[in-house]
Amino acid sequence: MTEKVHRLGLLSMFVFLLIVLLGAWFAGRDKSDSEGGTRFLIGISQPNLSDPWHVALNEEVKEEVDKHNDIRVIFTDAAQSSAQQKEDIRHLVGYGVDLLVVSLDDPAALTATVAEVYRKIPVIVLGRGVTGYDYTLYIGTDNEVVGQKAGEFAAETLKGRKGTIVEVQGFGDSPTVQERSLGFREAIAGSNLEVTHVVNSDWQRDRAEDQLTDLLAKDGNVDLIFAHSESMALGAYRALKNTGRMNIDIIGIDGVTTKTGGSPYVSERQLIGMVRSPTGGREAIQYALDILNKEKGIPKKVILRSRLVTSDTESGDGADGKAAPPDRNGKETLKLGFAQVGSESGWRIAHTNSVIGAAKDAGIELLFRNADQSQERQFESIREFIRQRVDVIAFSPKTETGWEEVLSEAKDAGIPVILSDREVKVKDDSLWTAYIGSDFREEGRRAARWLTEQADREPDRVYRIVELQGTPDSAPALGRKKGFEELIRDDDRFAYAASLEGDFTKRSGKELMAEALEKFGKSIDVVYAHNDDMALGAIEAIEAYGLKPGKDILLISVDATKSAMDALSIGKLNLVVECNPLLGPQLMKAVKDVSQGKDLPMKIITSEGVFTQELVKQVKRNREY
Ligand code: GZL
Repeated sequence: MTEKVHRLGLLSMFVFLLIVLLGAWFAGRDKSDSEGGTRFLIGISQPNLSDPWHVALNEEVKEEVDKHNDIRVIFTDAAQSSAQQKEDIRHLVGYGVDLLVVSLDDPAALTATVAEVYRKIPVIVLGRGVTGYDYTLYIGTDNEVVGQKAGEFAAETLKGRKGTIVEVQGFGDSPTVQERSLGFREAIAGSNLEVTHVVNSDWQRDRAEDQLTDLLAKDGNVDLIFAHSESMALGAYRALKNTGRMNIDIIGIDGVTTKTGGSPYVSERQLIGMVRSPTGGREAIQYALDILNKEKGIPKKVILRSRLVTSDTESGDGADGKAAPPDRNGKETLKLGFAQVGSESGWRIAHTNSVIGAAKDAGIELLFRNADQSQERQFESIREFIRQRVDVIAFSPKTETGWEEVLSEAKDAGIPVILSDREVKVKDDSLWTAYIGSDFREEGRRAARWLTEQADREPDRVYRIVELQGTPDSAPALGRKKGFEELIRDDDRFAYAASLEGDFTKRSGKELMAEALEKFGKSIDVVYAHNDDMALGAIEAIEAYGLKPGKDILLISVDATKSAMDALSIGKLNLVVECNPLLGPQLMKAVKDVSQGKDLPMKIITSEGVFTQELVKQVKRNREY
C-alpha cells in the first residue's frame, strides 16, 4: 500500500510540475517578444493520418512553418473518429492556440464544433469543407470542377463505348461528395456512360476494398471505377487483384503527387488517372500569419487549382495556375493592363477606384482602359496590352462567354491573365491564371434566405416577385439568379410575376419597374434587384406609381454601395447583400506573385455580409464605398 501511495504521490508531483512548466512557457510566450520567442501557436486538427493526402498536408505545413522562427504548431490525429476530432479541437483550444486549422472528413459531425471555436479564435477549414460559413477562411478545391474533370476523363477513356461505372464515395452527406458526384454526372451526361452502383466507403481504403471485392464478385459488367479519394482508389485496385478483374479502369481524386506533380499510382498504372487536389497546407500557414497579423482583405474562400494527372501528363505540365514568369526583359516596374467593363454603377466606380489606387500604392504601372459595356472593345484593349508586352493582363469580363480566342492569344504571348470581379466560361481553364471576386450564387442564396425568413413570419401568404436581372450572360446576373432560384423555386409561398433583363444601371431598373407596375400593379410583393442602381431606379418608379418602397413592396438589392445603405437606413430598401468592389489590393498582390513565378490559387473569393434595416445603422459610417 505504502509503495502504491508513494508512486501516486510521485505521479501527481510530476503532473503538477508539468502543468507549472507548461504554464510558465505559455506565460513567457510573449507574443510581442522580438527575441525569437513564439509569437503564434497554431493548432492543426486532422481527421486521420492513414490517408496519404492528410500526411502530405502535415508535410506542407511543416515546410512552411520552418520558414518562420516565431510560430509553433501542434498536430492532432483523430484516427478516423469524429468524436475524437471534436475532443482534439477542444484540447487545442484549451492549450491556447491562437488559430485553428482543421481538415474535415465528416462536416456534419464537426460543423457545430468549428462554429463554436470560430466564435473565440480564427479558424481555417481545409479540404473537404463544412456546411455554412462559420469559419474565417476555407482553402480547398472546387469540388464540382474536380468531379467534372474526372467525368470528362472517364468519357475520354471509354471513348463513346457503352460504359458502366461504379462510384466510390466518402461520407455521403458531405458537400464535397455531393459536389464531386454532381460534377462527374454533369460531365458524363449525354454520353453512353452510366453510374450503375454507388458505394460509400467513408474515405477508407480497406472498406473500399471489401465492398468492391464483394460487388465485383457478383457483377461482371463493370468498365470503370471512379473513387472520390486516392486511398479508396487504392482499395479499388486491391479489389481488382482479389477478383482478377484487372481490365477495369480506375480514376481517383485528391492524390498525393511527387515533386514534379506526377502520381506514383498513375505511373505504376494502378490508376489510369487522378484529379489532383492540392492540400492547401502551405497556403493555410501563409494566410494564418496574415490573419494573426490582422492584415486587411482576408478572403472567405481560396479555391486551389485541381489538375488531371494521367500517364502522359506525368511530367507535371505546370497547369497548376502557375504561369511561367513572364519575360521581364530587364524592366524594373511591373506593367499591368486592366480592361474595365464600364462605368454602369456605383459599384463599378468603386471597383475602378480600388484598382487605380492599389496600383499606385503598389508601384505598378497601370494601363487602364474602359470598354463602356462593349466586349469588342475589351478584346481590343487586351490585344493592345499584348502588343505593349505588359507583364500581366487583368479584366472584368462583361459576359461569361466569347473569350477563348483573345485569351489564347494572351496565353501564346506568355502573359498571365487574372479575372477581377467576374468569371469567364471557357473549356480550357488554363487560359486564365486566377479569379478574384465574389461567390454570386451565394449572394443570390443570401437574398432568398432572408425572404424565406420573412415568409416564415406570415405563413399563409404567397409573395409575387419581380426580379430585375443584371447584364445578360454576365457572371453576377447568372449567379445571383441561380442562387436565388435554388431556394425559391420549390417553395409554393413564392411566385415570379416577372424576371426582367436589365443592365445594372439605374435607368434600366426604373424603366423595367415602371413596366412591371403597369402590368401587375399592387399585386407585386417583392422586388429582387441584382444590384443597387437598379434597386434605386425601382424605388423611383414605385414612388411615382404612388406606393411606398420598403413597405407596400419589399426590396432586396445586392452590392451595398453608400446610396443603397442610405436607402436601407430610411426604410426604402429591406435587405442589401454585400458584394465587395475593393478588389484592388488583392489584385496587385496576385500581379506581384505571378510575376515572381509563384503559384496562385485558382479563385480568391471575397468575404461579404448581409445588411438589414436594423444592422445598417451600426455599419454605415465605417464603410469604404
Ligand atoms: C459584381 C459586379 C456587378 C455589380 C454591379 O461583381 O460585376 O457589376 O453588382 C456592377 O453593380 O455593375
